[in-house]
Amino acid sequence: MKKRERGIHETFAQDPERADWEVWGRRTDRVTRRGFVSGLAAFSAIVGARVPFAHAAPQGIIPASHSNSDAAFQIEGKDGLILLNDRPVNAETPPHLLNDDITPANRLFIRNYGEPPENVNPSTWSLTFEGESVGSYKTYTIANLKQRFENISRQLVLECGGNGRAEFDPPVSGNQWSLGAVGCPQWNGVRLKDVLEDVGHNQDAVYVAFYGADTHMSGDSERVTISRGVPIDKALDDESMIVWGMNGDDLHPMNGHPLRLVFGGWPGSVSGKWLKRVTIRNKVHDGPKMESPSYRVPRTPVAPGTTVADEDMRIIHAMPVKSLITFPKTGVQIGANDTLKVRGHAWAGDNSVRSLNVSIDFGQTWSEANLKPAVNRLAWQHWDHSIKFPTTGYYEVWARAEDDQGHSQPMVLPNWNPKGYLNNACHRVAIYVS
Ligand SMILES: Nc1nc2c(c(=O)[nH]1)N[C@H]1C(S)=C(S)[C@@H](COP(=O)(O)O)O[C@H]1N2
Ligand SMILES: [Mo]
Repeated sequence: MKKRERGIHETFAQDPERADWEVWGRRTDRVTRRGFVSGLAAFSAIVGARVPFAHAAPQGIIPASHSNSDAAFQIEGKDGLILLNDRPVNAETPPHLLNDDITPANRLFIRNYGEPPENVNPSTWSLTFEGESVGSYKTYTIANLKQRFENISRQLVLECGGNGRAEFDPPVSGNQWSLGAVGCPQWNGVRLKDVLEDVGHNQDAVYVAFYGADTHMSGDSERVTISRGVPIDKALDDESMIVWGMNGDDLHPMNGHPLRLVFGGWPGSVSGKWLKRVTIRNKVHDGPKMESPSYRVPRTPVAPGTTVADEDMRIIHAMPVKSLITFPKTGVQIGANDTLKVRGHAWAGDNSVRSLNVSIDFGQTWSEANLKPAVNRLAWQHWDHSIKFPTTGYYEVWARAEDDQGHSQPMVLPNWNPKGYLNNACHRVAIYVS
């Protein structure tokens, strides 16, 4: 990684939790995401074109033409990501750079709580299984894992629980992710289940958790950055993996090299990176970032800005149904007679996506896109749709997925919650027809 002369968060380094919000809160392009556009004339003036369906635009909506930012930064092996925080590194991918069916390593977001380990040697790396409910304590090298268990490759969606946080109002602290803390690479490794079978576990096992080799920003080597886990059922899922590779290559150093967990469809925070230890617990795991309000939401909906008591919060399990428009990039110009081919991906936590609909009139009418089945369970699904616009002017293409349980995406913002998780609002892109 190219070290910057001064971290953009130099001033806030004492309090990493607040840092990213303080800085982003001052950026006008982010503030605009939450501001208000009132009146049709204002809408037109902001987007710089006539808005044929302006009468149908939800009041106060921020034009999609103005809700993205693209500041550049450099990390070796990453390309086009937007930096939210450089100490620790947190970076997301703009939606149009997530167009590949299989997310390449250089386009996968980074969400770090601490500093990744340095001078990693994959041939001496070890992974230990322990905990009060473990059958027998066992340690494996990566070579052991490769030799002893069936090697599998699966495309699994990895999405940060806080993806979309930037849109919540009132704002909440934490990385101000917009849309790109998500990806679906093909992961190469073994089933966690197969290894759990080899170590064995007692009847009372309820949770499986991780510890990684990254170091806390405080510099205290004893202090754990994050140690989360999943209920044993999710750990025993056929698609829950211990991986050493991504798309046939070693993991990127920022994405957990040389070994990590991947739990497709769950908040990314359970997919432990730089994996050193797995603990089988006889109770809900109690590592850092398991406690409220981390990765928890209110049990029942609350009014925006409400303070919620710990006992009224529940741990997030699977992520909700969501989709992205990955082509075209927001803000493109097309000709009046052009047919626009739109495409993207859709995913739904532990479920699959049943349909994807597209609207060009702010949700008054919808038409069904072509939606492909997933290459394997818990991979995202690709969709595409051809659009002819009725007149010239400013349009927004909105995409809305529905899962096989009948849940669909909210059109604007879902329930506000104290940490800004689970924003699965429809993605929209701006199109100028002239
Ligand atoms: N050891 C360790 N594992 C971790 C994290 C971390 O900071 N340290 N971040 C978690 C979070 S919050 C997310 S969203 C994912 C991000 O994975 P990525 O950086 O490979 O995209 O890793 C998870 N695993
Ligand atoms: Mo995350």
